Amino acid sequence: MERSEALAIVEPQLNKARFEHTIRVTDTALELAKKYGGKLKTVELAAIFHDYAKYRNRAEMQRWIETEPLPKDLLDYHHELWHGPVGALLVKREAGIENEDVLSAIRWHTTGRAAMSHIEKLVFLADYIEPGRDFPGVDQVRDAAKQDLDFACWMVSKNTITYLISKNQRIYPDTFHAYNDLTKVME
Ligand code: DGI
Ligand code: FE
Ligand code: FE
Ligand code: FE
Repeated sequence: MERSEALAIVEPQLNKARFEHTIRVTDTALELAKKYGGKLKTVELAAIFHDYAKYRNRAEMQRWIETEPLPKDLLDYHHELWHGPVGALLVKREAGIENEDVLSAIRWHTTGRAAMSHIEKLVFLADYIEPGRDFPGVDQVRDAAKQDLDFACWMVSKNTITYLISKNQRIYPDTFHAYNDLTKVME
C-alpha cells in the first residue's frame, strides 16, 4: 500500500493533532530506518497505522479484547494500553494489512516487549521522540537515538516505568519485560 492511500485510511480515524503526530512518527521512523536499517515501506506502514485505534471507544475495545484472541489481562490495566493490540486487529480487518512485521509493530508500540523485533523498536522509539513530544528527558533519548537503537529504547522503557510509578499507575508486564530485556545494553 502506498503512503497516500494509508494516510487516507488513517486520517478519518484520528483528530487533527493525532494525525499530525502520526505523520511526525512516520518521518522519524523512516529517519531511524535509514540510520539503523529496515525495509522503508514496511516501517512507513507500521508508523502510519500505529495509532489507528487510538480513538475507538473504550466499550468497543473491551468487546474486541473479550471476543477476539487478544490477551485478556489487558482488561486489568489502563485502557490506554488497549489501542495497540486492538489496532493491530482492526488494521488487519479493516485496512487489509496482512504483513506481520507491520502488525506486531502496531501491537507492541505502547508497552514494548522482550526481544522486540527491529521494526517494533523503530516505531516504539519514533513514537517517543517525534519532534512534537515534550516528555521530561526526551532530549536525552533523542541524543541516544543518534548513537544506539537498543540504548535509546531502553531509555524509553525506563522513563515510561519511572513516569508510571510517579503517577501510582499499574505497569503492564510487557512494559517490564521490555525494560529487563533491553537492560543488557548496560552490561
Ligand atoms: O498513543 P501515544 O500517545 O502516541 O503513545 P503510546 O501508545 O506510547 O501511549 C503512551 C501512554 O501509554 C503513556 O501515557 C504511557 C502509557 N503506558 C505505557 N506503558 C504503560 C502505560 N500505561 C500504563 N498504565 N501501564 C503501562 O505499562
Ligand atoms: Fe499509541
Ligand atoms: Fe509509545
Ligand atoms: Fe503514537
